[in-house]
Amino acid sequence: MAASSVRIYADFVSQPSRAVILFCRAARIPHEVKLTRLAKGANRTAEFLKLNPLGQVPVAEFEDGWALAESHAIMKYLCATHPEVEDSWYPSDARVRARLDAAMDMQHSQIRRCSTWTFARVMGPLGDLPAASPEVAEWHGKMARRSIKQFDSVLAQSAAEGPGSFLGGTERASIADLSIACELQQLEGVPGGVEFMQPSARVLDWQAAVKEQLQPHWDEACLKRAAREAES
Ligand SMILES: N[C@@H](CCC(=O)N[C@@H](CS)C(=O)NCC(=O)O)C(=O)O
Repeated sequence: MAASSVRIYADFVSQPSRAVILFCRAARIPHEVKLTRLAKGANRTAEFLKLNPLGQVPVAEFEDGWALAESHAIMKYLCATHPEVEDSWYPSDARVRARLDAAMDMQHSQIRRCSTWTFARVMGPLGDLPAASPEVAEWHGKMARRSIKQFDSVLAQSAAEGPGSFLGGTERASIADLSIACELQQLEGVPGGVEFMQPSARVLDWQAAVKEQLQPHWDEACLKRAAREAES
């Protein structure tokens, strides 16, 4: 690994992995990606479990061997250790930052339910989980829809607090916007998933704005690569 670089263990099918990689690319943080295919059990080897005992991606490993798991912790650490990264990615204003921290906590507790639904519908049986019954899948779908409604109200609060259309009322997408946009992107891979977002024009407009700021990385570096790898 080159000096001052970071190695990201990731799988492009994983939304927090995509968020960290997109962040490194958009914020121009020197990095390399170590593909860790979940479907092949690469996250269960003794070597990988030393990096993250949970056996999950993403993990960031630094040149001295120190490793950190959890996408939000990784992005915050990279902001803290790369002063050249634009402040807008994780603003130093205490109240804006607190709003973004709250949004990232909410992503884990609420919006992550969208991925739980995709697991109940399609992704679980592709891995090592049994297929969910239609009733169970429907229940997770209701929770996912509810989380999008909650997110709509968070965006409304953001709009009332600042001049911009991103979380915390900012004018540039931050690591919180990126994390949640990647989570919602997961819905696009499951029939009926995009419909979950349709009741909220605010969520759809916000997601389009986040994607636009992240281009060309959003399409080129992640979506196309994820599609190629899914076929291989
Ligand atoms: N809260 C973690 C979530 C990490 C996570 O759930 N990773 C999944 C892929 S999206 C994983 O590695 N799953 C494999 C497993 O649990 O065995 C983060 O934000 O990084």
